[in-house]
Amino acid sequence: MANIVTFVGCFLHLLLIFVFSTVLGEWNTKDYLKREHSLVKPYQSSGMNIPMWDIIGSTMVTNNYIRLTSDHQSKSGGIWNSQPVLVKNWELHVQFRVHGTGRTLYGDGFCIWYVKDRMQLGKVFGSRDLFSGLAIFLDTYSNHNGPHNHVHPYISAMVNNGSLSYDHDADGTHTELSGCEAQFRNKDYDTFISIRYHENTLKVFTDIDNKNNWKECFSVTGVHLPTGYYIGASAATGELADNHDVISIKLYELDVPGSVNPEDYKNIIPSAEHFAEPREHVDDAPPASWSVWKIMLVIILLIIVFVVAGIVGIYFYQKHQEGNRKRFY
Ligand SMILES: *[C@@H]1O[C@H](CO)[C@@H](O)[C@H](O)[C@H]1NC(C)=O
Ligand SMILES: [Ca+2]
Repeated sequence: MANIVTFVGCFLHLLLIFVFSTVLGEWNTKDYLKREHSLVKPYQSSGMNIPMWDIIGSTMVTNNYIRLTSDHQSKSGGIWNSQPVLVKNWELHVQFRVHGTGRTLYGDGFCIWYVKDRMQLGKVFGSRDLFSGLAIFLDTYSNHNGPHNHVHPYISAMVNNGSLSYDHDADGTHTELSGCEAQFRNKDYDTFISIRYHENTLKVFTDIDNKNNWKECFSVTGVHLPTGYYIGASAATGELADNHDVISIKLYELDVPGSVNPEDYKNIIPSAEHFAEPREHVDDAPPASWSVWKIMLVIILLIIVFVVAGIVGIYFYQKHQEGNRKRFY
């Protein structure tokens, strides 16, 4: 009898939680760590292999960190989860460190991926271009000094269906959904980034000031990503270098358990409804260049005024002279 009462009590309790969470559309109290998509110390359980993760390129595994590139030129490396993510709404926490001997010159940065194709070295922060899925770039080097320039290090997002190429020379500004400046390099403490993909909204937060709380970097709605893609991280150095270290990766499921069938979302083509306005970047241009234009404009206007005044003056002068001549004759 007592068992039945406990059972009924439990059932009602669960029903209540389910009804409330459905009504409120929230399940934040039950955020659930997915072990098969997480990378935590100790990395190697037996031998050299990390269960569920594969490394490529210059990546080196130590007891305390996964080093994607060392502080040397022309390196590319990556680490990839071998299990496709069958979770619709998730939050990914990556603990990382970017550090090196360069005081003013360092690069190029690293990228956190949720993409279709894994384990392919390439020219976009050490991984393939023309990717399908989501990229979060943590770009430490500004390749570009034009009007679209950002302060670096800079975090930005790109969603691709395989047709867009990442433009390194412009730091990806033409394909960026949103971004923020983030001084995460050469810190004595570990730095964190959170990528939250929930109800087609992508939110990125950072914890890079050793304050143990998340600060919003950006939020974009209308981001469509399928289930079944892979989590990874990659980095590259070129002329400039840095150590790019990943310490941990944790993926939390945000779905209400049993409410989402991942199969329903596997055929979505990655797309984004909102891109960063090019005008936003023009506003970033140094004010000096605007003053130069203003001065030029003022000079041109003054020249026009002088020319017009001159022409009018000559015209009246000639009229006056004619008048004099007429009177003279
Ligand atoms: C892929 O993305 C490009 C650029 O955003 C777009 O023009 C094209 O229609 C997309 N293709 C598909 C199949 O969605
Ligand atoms: Ca760059």
